[in-house]
Amino acid sequence: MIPSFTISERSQHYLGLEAQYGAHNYHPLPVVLERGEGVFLWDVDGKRYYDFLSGYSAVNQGHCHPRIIASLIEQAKRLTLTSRAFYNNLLGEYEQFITGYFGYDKVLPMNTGVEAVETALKLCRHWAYLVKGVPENAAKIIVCSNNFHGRTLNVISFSTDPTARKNFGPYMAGYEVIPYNNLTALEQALQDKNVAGFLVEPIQGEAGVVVPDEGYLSKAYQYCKDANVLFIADEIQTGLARTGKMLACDHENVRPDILILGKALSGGTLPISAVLADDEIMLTIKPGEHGSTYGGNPLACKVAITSLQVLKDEKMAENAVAMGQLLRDGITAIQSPYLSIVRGKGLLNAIVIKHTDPEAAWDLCLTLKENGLLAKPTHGDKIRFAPPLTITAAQVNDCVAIIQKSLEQAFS
Ligand code: IF1
Repeated sequence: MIPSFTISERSQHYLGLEAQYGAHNYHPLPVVLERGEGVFLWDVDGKRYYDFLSGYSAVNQGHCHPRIIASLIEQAKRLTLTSRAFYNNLLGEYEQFITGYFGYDKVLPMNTGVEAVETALKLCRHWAYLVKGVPENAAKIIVCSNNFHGRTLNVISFSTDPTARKNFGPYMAGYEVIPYNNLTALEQALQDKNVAGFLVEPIQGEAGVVVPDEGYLSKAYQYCKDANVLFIADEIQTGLARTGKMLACDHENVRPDILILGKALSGGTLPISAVLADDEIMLTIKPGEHGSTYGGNPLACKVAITSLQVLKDEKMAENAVAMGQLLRDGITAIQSPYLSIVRGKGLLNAIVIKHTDPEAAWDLCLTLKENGLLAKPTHGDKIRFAPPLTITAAQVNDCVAIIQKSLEQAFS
């Protein structure tokens, strides 16, 4: 049973406004935040919390990172948007920076993650017809069950989550769903000569931080190479140092044919996403065939350069390895009968709750909140633990103590 807690009058005011005037497309934890700095968030009553969600890995660099905010403010005073009808003095520099950073010929800048996923899928289809020679409108793209790639009608067309799909039909054709982490299924699907691409999350985030077997990504990449199929990595959540390498694909030395980035590309300040590929793929799209009002805007370019620079300067991938191990070891040492699994890579982790009450994970999150740590369940019994990559050992140990105390309180 969770300890009884009250929602302050001030918080209740904000919850009421959202209930009255906002779409009800979320069910947030009942906490109203008004300030963030590093690994910490403060609510409207001044209570401090550890952020163990990091904006779903958009705040890898920590809330309001001073260098990122300084870039944002400096550029915001100069020029924020030109549209792509004209050139500007930052887009080319950003394109040179990010393609050099990840080792690709070119980048196509977008805004949200799903826009980048849609862009990658359009590039893959264009490549299929113009380079591979797949008959027009016959291209197929393989995806995995329990995927999460965004919420547009095309992307939910290949979701296997009924909540994401139901009553949004009719659905886009041209996708084949295979089980994740199953090379036999991939090998089978690749027999079809009209397959153009394989879209995969190196670790499935929304599914509850599902880490595939060692070798899955590298073998899947090789199978795609052998079948002349593009390996498309959605690193929107796993990328940018979150799993202990700059990209989750780096753990297996896989270089995706199309790399999709988002979220922490802006350090949590504004929507910035990107698709990287080499010329054979990227140059299949001609002027007028794809675009976006804000894609590649100078404000985003400036912020993205700083956000990427900070990851390297502050060795955030290395810290994610060390702090992730400390966190998993600390949670495992709790030996709670309600903790069935602790899993993850770097600082992308999740626990799976073992309890008869279907609301157990939610109740634990409410108790964690009372004890100063914010996390949220995903798919019922899993809770994602993904703090900013700037977290220190002392803070990890503090959070493990909060998790232990909360498990005892919530389920005693
Ligand atoms: C929500 C989930 C996480 C993503 C991957 C593309 C996108 C996402 C691997 C689309 C976005 C966000 C969306 C947000 C919650 C969060 C989420 F729970 F939805 F699934 F992180 F796991 N590829 N994930 O994780 O990027 O268009 O949102 O910028 O929709 O509730 P976006």
